Amino acid sequence: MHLGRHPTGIPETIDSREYSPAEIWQETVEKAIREKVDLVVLTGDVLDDRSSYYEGFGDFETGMKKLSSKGIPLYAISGNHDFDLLPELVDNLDGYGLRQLGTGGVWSSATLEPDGKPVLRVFGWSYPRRHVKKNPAQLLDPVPKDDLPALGLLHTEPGSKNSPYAPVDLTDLEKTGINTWVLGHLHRPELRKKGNITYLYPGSLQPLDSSETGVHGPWILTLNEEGLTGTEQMPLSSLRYERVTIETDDMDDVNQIPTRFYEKIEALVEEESFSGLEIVVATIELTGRTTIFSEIKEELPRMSRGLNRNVQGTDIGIYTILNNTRPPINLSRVASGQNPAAVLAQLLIKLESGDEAEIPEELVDKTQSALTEAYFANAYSALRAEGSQDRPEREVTAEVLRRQGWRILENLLSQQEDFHGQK
Ligand SMILES: [Mn+2]
Repeated sequence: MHLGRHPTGIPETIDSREYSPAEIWQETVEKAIREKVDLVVLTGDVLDDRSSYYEGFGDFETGMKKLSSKGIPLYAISGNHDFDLLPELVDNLDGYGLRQLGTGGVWSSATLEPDGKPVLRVFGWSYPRRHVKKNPAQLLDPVPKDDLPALGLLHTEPGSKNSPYAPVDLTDLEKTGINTWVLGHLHRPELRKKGNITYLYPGSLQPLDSSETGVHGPWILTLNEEGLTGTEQMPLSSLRYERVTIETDDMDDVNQIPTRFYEKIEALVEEESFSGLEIVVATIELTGRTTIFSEIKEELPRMSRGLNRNVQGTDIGIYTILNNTRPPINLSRVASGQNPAAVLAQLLIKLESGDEAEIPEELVDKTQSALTEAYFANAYSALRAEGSQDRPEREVTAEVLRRQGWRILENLLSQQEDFHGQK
């Protein structure tokens, strides 16, 4: 959750503290109460460090007390950031139903009994220190199947054996006998199911930097005697980071870039199914080969200022503009050399002329037999039966050659341009 941290990349005119995770924590608490959940779990890095402890404590306490007044308990594990702070937080909020699992790096469990009747067993493991190279899943004795469903809480970096953040992989989780996992450490939400195992990285309540794109917010899990039956994200975050790609191939005026950008942003704001979104911070990537290549380069330093705006009540801010455009290809100029690109350009000129007689017979024959072979391959028999794939004709062959030719030429020239530092 990183209470006390502020998101980065927010336009200078806006106070980034307005978008701190604390605000979303309060909304999460309200939501949990409205939805009458039986338990709230936090999977580590609730706090960042000592300074965020002082800044975030008040907000955390307010939410905690509200949950407590409604009889909703809160189970937490520590992560690499708050390995030493969570125990302190638990001590300071003694009596409010906040419970740490796996303190000191020793697995522990708690049984949830909302109305005096046991319904769920929760297992958790907490960081004993900032860096842990050991695989914590291997420290847990396999959990025997009993009449209650089990939920595991772990703060872990997935799939990288040498990580100092308690790395585990799916097989390790499978061996524990616990089928449902809520994990911490990754800020981008991720839900995965494989076989009997479901694991969820709920992600940060509020995104904190431009890499944490997409919708953020708390999740509600539904479990019955059999196990997990539902997962739903509550899109409460007021801030959203997005990466917007703009193709410039067909542009002849640099002013078309803002227009294209706002078409895309409007579509994104409209698709948002709730009203909580207040600001979108975009990373724009300009791509393609374009005749306005030089104008874009010239305008770039001024461009982002003109793009900060408000769309249907949502502020739009620009984090950065990545210019990956390239100059257009002048076929006859490229064709005038002796290198592979020139030979290919000469062929493309012939292909583009549409005059079949100009294309070398041998090349067409070779291409056509390769295409025919692919067409009759067993893998595509279903498509053939459906009639959805035509047997390659001579015109189709020419078109395939043309398309592939451009693709290869594009690659050859990009390598040359990179080599000459023209990017
Ligand atoms: Mn972490």
